[in-house]
Amino acid sequence: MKVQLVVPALEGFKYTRKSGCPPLGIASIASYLKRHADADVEILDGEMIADNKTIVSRISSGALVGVLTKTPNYPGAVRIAEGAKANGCTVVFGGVYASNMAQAIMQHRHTVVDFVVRGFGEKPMLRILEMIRSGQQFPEKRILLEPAPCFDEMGWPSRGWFDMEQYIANFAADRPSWNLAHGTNLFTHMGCVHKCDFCSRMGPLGGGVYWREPKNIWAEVRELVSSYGIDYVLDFSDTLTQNRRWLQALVEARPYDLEHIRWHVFATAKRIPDSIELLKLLNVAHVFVGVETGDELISQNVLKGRRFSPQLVRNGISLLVEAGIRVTPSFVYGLRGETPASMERTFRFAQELVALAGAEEVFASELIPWPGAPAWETVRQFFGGTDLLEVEALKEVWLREVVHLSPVHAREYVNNTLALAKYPISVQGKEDKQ
Ligand code: B12
Ligand code: SF4
Repeated sequence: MKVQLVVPALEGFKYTRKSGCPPLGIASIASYLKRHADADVEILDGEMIADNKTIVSRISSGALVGVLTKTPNYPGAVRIAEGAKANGCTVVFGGVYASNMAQAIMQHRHTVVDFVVRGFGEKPMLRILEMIRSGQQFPEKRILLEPAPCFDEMGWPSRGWFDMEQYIANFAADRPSWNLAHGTNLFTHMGCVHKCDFCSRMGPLGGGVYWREPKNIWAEVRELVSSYGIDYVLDFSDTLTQNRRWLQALVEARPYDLEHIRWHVFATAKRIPDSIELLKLLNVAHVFVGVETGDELISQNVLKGRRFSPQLVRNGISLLVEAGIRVTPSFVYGLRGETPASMERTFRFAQELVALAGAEEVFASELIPWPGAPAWETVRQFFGGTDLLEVEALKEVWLREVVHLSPVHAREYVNNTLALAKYPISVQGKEDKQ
């Protein structure tokens, strides 16, 4: 029996990053199923397949179909589930959206979705595959929970599932002026000690952070070098500087022949002064920094720690610039307590930091109360238990009902901030409600 793991194509959005990154969570599940059940697995990635109609046409009759969900691609996930069910498949939803919206999904989609997995998908998918193979009846309880990851058990997710040449070419084409001919993504940890109002990152479900073994990470990097000639790794994990001791262990575990590998990482400004020497030793070339706001008072509402402030960010970015490290600053408009005056301060701060860092890439968005983020708890009452949430509606309800700001005004600031960059990144549904 075939297993098809699907990342729905993201339809109807502008400014989102694609960046030639193979989906590693899906690859991890595929590798686990191959190892423990010798499953016949195929990955269908919406980054590579133009639209969800084409994905549906490639679903095999009677397959076990696992779908990765995020809020923006959830409507696509539902279309794929409908197509797969019509083709006699067993359908499983997982990923960050399903983890946070499991009840609503089961309530509204039980005719096309057999299971929703909350948390990490490797073991639950194996359990479901074994149930199907042995002819066992599915249990009543269709929401499965797997709170802890098992990544080190497998070493790392195989890239053998992907046409890596194509991903690497897309990676280079995404940011042409950076000359990244041999770049790809990996992840070093999952979870974060902070809980910013807008962040819904996956981590161990009981809280805390899962750090991968440095020796496994370097073994993975070695394989990426020998198989695909990689010399630049993009670590999209949550924030590399949150654990100095682990970062030091990563640097110390690096084999001599991998010293040339350049890293592109996410970091909070707070820990940059403590970690700058380690970042240099690791050969970090680029850091994505959550600046969020230029307003002193509003910075306390981000929930990124008590010491978080524009001055702390300014210091951190200055240190990175002195070290010759490229920076992507990231800004959020419509934080709790935001006013027209504080948005103006954030915009001026963005101008200052873009000039300071010579930043080519900038992220800016209105606050989106993603399911799973603290902000979601404030607005969920406005959405009446539906499982279909539009990104633009999430922003609008947040801005009007919670922050009492005009969405049009906030969008102006977002767009003006994006206009500072050669490579703007945001999350905007195309049908603007302006
Ligand atoms: C890497 C990453 C990206 C990469 C994706 C690379 C790729 N091809 O996978 C890029 C940069 C392209 C990206 C883009 C976007 N991303 Co993103 N991304 C992440 C990030 C940082 C890590 C995800 C990851 O790879 N983790 C490591 C792997 C091993 O874990 P995983 O994917 O979660 O998979 C495990 C489980 O979730 C589960 N699982 C996953 N899929 C499935 C499927 C089944 C069937 C099952 C059973 C289980 C299961 O099992 C997996 C293995 O244990 C997360 C933050 C986070 N830490 O979760 C945000 C995150 C998922 N992204 C987010 C968003 C919003 C976006 C964008 C819209 C942002 C933008 N500005 O462009 C776009 C959307 C792109 C798209 N096409 O959908 C949000 C989603 C919010 C939400 N609640 O929906 C997150 C949570 C960050 C945030 N803002 O809070 N992203
Ligand atoms: S510091 Fe970054 S990863 Fe951590 S909660 Fe805040 S936005 Fe999320």
